[in-house]
Amino acid sequence: MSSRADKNPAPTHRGRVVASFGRSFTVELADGSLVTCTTRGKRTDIACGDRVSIAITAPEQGVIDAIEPRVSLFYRSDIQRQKLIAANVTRIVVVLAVPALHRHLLDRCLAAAEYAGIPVLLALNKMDLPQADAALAALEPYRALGYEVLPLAAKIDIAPLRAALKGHTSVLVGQSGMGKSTIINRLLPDAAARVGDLSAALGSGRHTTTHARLYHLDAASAIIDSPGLQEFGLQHVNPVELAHCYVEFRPHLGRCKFNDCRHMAEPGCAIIALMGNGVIAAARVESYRELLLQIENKARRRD
Ligand SMILES: Nc1nc2c(ncn2[C@@H]2O[C@H](COP(=O)(O)OP(=O)(O)OP(=O)(O)O)[C@@H](O)[C@H]2O)c(=O)[nH]1
Ligand SMILES: [Mg+2]
Ligand SMILES: [Zn+2]
Repeated sequence: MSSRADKNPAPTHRGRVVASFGRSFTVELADGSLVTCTTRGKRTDIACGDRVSIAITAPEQGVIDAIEPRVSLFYRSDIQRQKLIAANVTRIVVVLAVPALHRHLLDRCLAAAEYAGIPVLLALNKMDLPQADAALAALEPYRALGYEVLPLAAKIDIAPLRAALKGHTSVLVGQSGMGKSTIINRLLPDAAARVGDLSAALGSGRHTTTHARLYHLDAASAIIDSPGLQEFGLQHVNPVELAHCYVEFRPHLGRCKFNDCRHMAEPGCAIIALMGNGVIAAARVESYRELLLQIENKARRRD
């Protein structure tokens, strides 16, 4: 039997992307060794967590030849381009922190997760701070929608989160400064992920995470740290799909008077009626509408 190696002099190896720098990627091979890889044709649609085949070109250097089919892909997209966040994750951990929740950003992360079909855990960090109870109460509507909420003080006790990560490849996402890298360091004391400690930075700038990196928790579990999000575009979602990304809308879609109802101000809209009854939260309808207008704007520009 002839193997591929007979035909191709450059040996092909399979590995996993454990760090993404945009144009350059660190690929981990089965034996744990790390290879710095570029891509062919300046391709950049590769994410941390991707399974790839690479050709070794020099010691510890290679080229990514192919990406294996993905179990999942979590990404955001603005008008110009897609920003891949992580591939092959089985769980998204949205990291929020006391005291303030950025609800629109949260709704966007949730919509993107629903679109990608990846289960979400909402970790509310810094529960050691005052106003913890108010922040937890603010998340109650999300728990009522079916999203699991985990109160956490990563600096004090990481055990509750560790249990939730078992058997998963997870990605930590959220605004800057919520404690994602702190979580990594508490889970893996050897990881030394750089944490934005304001007091230690002494005006020299915070240690904000600049690229995604995958860490192994055990043989069956891994976690990806990602840079803080400021915005979260969903230009890859079409208007009809968007309504389905809002879980509480789903059972009622199709009950509006008009088939092509946008749930803005149409007569006989089931979503508007449920908002009027308080069954669907007005804040969620608001964030849906804001996203819808953004998406439609882009579609119009393309015409
Ligand atoms: N009080 C309190 N502070 C925390 C906790 N976890 C993290 N912090 C602090 O929050 C700040 C930001 O933490 P990071 O882990 O760098 O935040 P990040 O989410 O990785 O931020 P980016 O990399 O910029 O996205 C640091 O000063 C941490 O010490 C916690 O449980 N309680
Ligand atoms: Mg960080
Ligand atoms: Zn409607």
